[in-house]
Amino acid sequence: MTASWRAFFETAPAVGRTRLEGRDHLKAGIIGYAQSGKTTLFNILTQAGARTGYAGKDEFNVGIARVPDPRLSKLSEMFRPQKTTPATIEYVDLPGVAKGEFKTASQLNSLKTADALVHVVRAFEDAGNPHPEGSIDPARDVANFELEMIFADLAAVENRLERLEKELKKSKTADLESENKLLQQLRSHLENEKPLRELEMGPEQMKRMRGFAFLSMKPEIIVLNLSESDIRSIDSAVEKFNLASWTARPRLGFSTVCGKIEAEICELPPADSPAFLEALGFAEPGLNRVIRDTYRILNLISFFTVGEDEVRAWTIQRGTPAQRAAGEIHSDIERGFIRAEVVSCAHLIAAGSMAACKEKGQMRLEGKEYVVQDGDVINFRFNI
Ligand SMILES: Nc1nc2c(ncn2[C@@H]2O[C@H](COP(=O)(O)OP(=O)(O)OP(=O)(O)O)[C@@H](O)[C@H]2O)c(=O)[nH]1
Ligand SMILES: [Mg+2]
Repeated sequence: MTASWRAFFETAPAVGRTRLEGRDHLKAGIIGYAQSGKTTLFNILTQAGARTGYAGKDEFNVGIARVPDPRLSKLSEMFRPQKTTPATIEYVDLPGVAKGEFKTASQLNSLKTADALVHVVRAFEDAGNPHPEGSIDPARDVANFELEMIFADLAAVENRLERLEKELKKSKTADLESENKLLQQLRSHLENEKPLRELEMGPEQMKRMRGFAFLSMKPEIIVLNLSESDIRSIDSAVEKFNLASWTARPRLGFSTVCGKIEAEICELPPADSPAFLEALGFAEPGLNRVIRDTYRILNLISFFTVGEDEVRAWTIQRGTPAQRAAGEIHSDIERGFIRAEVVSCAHLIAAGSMAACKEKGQMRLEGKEYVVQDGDVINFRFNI
């Protein structure tokens, strides 16, 4: 879908929610400097076929990626359901910005509802399309872009503080005062050039901050878009480009891709891609890696529901208790939760059937506090 982003996002809810609060998939915003390969990556992830190499300022793309999961395919082979439903991620591909432009870029609004940011950083050489800064330097671009997000948040904080000051003069309520205190704290953190995702906060503060949808508070996946010549050293690219010091930061992580090659793989007839991948020494297409890295950085896991009608993957935050996980499927199931029948998909796939798992004692009955594990196959018992 390509349209004027303004029209689209002005109708979108302004407050960033977590996906557990009513959306049926995760939403990630693809951002970065101009001509870094954002739309190329967007196409790889969503197969949407959006136009690349076009530096339009008013166009954005929205598409859905199916989360590849070999476990889901195996379960589907086993149950032969009418429908197999993978987990999905919605990607919004935004126009690139020039250095120094981000703070005032009107796209900022459109990122408010994103659960995560996918920041594409150019690490590929292309003489025909030179980098606007004159050289390829991912460490420089990462640092600059990070600062731009911090400054954008700082501007929003200062804006609100200014208005708060006036409001406080009129009426000194406890609520306004605690907002004032929190924002002062955020301001000094941001003035130290630190992103808000690195600030420890209590639940009350988190709640207050949510309405602002600060950019530097969102988890971030930095995707290095590599040259074809780096394809064989894809696992050491972070070190090669002097970004290792960034890897210890909370809620930020790296993924690597060679956009050009992956785009070529996407164009191949599906039957030809395994041989192409093998020739490159890859076990799977790059999009799998980027999506897996997204799950890792966002601390997400999948559980499955199985049956003759549908085999389906669901995404939850690691550490989610069974009753809340049930709410992912339907609020009625959460409300009427009785028990969860749980078997790990590894056991189920090895045993070949639910009945065989039961016989082996691999099927467990768990209560509402049970912490759902990655790969659990769950049948929720509920009563409404
Ligand atoms: N050599 C090489 N070229 C690439 C790679 N990825 C993208 N390109 C090229 O770089 C140009 C820009 O790619 P896009 O994907 O449109 O970049 P973008 O970041 O969406 O650009 P804007 O939206 O204009 O900011 C296109 O000509 C792509 O073919 C890559 O990995 N290697
Ligand atoms: Mg683009």
